Amino acid sequence: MSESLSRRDLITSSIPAVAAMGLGALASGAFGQDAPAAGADRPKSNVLSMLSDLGKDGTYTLPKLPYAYDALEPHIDAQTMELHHSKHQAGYVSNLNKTIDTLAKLRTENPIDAAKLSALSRDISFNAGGAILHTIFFGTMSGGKKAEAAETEVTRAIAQQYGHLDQFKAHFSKVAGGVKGSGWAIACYEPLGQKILITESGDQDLRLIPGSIPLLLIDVWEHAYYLKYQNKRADYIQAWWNCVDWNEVNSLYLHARSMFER
Ligand code: MN3
Repeated sequence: MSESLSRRDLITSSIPAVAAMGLGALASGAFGQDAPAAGADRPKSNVLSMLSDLGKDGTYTLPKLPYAYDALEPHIDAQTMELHHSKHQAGYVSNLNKTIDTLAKLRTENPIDAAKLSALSRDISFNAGGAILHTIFFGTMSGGKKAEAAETEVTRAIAQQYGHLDQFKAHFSKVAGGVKGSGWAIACYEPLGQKILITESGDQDLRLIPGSIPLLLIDVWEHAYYLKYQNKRADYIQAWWNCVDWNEVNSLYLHARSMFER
């Protein structure tokens, strides 16, 4: 990122505002293809289109996959992909809309039931997390392409920070393998320090660094791999790398950087 990004401005303006931008920007469709981007000749991005579709028209809608359910075979099987997208992710999207409606009704009650409000607030986090993380997960994979894609800005940034892309991949795989129970490994762009950081989340309640933008993530809930890999999560993680489309990861990276450039 160029020095024209005023880190001082970011820091002195409003940290909470910056923090709120991360996933809020994704969900509001600010990640759409028309948003300002680094470089006028930015190629079409599946993941940015899907994120834009998720939040289009103010209601959350399940984004279509840009490839067939069997496109990731043999690494991820068609049945898993179909169930994962059309049932699991669809459920999170639908429940996100329902939770928002239920909260609106709850606000009309007097007094508001605090226990219900608390439970629904957790539901918002859970379902929005599911809707958004799955969109990035599906959108950063593709069939018929090699994982060893041409070098991109994001792979260069990773190599610079981690020494080598392979070291990043080993670190990321280890985090994914170590998630206890259900959850995600997430590599995100943190704009203040301009770093790519790897975190893990339990379930899909985000333990995301405030203001950071997820770039690459893997779902290690059993529904993501159990039909084909059963208890062999490490084999699934290794196979998943073959599906990662670095050009899509790069489009998120460029977009995340551009959001904080002046
Ligand atoms: Mn899942």
